[in-house]
Amino acid sequence: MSRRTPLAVLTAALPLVVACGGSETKTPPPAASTAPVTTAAAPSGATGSITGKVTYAGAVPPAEKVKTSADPKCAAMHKDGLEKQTIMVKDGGLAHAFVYLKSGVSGSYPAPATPVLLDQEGCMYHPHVIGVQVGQDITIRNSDDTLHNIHPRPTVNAEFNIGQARKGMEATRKFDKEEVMIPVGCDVHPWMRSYISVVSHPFFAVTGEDGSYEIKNVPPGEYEVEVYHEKLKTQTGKASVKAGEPAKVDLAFAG
Ligand SMILES: [Cu+2]
Repeated sequence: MSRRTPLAVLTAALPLVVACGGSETKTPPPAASTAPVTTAAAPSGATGSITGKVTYAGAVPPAEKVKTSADPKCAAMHKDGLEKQTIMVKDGGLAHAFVYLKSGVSGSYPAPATPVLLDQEGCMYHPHVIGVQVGQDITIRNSDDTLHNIHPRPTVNAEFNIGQARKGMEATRKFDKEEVMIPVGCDVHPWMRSYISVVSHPFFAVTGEDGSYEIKNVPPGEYEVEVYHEKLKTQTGKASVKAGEPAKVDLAFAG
């Protein structure tokens, strides 16, 4: 008996609730459902980012002393001597490492119209590691008052070699295939070395002095992240990216 009464009351009350709720709910739902859709469609909320630190736990070899005496102009720019350090570590973080999404990226990403600058200054390349997209222009500049030649040695892409005899000279080149860490050298100054990484999408970064990196605007998804360092080679990790959230992927070289 006691069970039937509430049921009967409920049944009787139900049409009222539905009728009442029906007219009430018509206004709120559109407002409630439009709001999240608008937020999700906004560019800032539709993608996430991948951040992390590349570390190296091994011994750091001492810097190599570079003989610049063969070119007095280079020697004059480095009166206290020039040193070459291929493994650069600060607070356990590894600099100059190229981090990119190796797999999981879908869709096509046209090359940006803005070129990436590779400068030759003080008889060194600046920056030491650059990343570009397939087909993106690389502006190669000589900021020194001496002869440099830029000579990348790719294995997949076409090799080229350009001489730049005077300060202020510029050339533009691009690579049409994916290839990570193409070594670049100068045949006049054997210590000069840089690396160009060519990727088919914009999801890459070069680690800073402390080994940290950030890859922005990544669409939600599952990715394989690879780091490539000129000496220590590769390590991989996995990233699960959600819209509006940073995914953290640390990559470690044991040494
Ligand atoms: Cu040179």
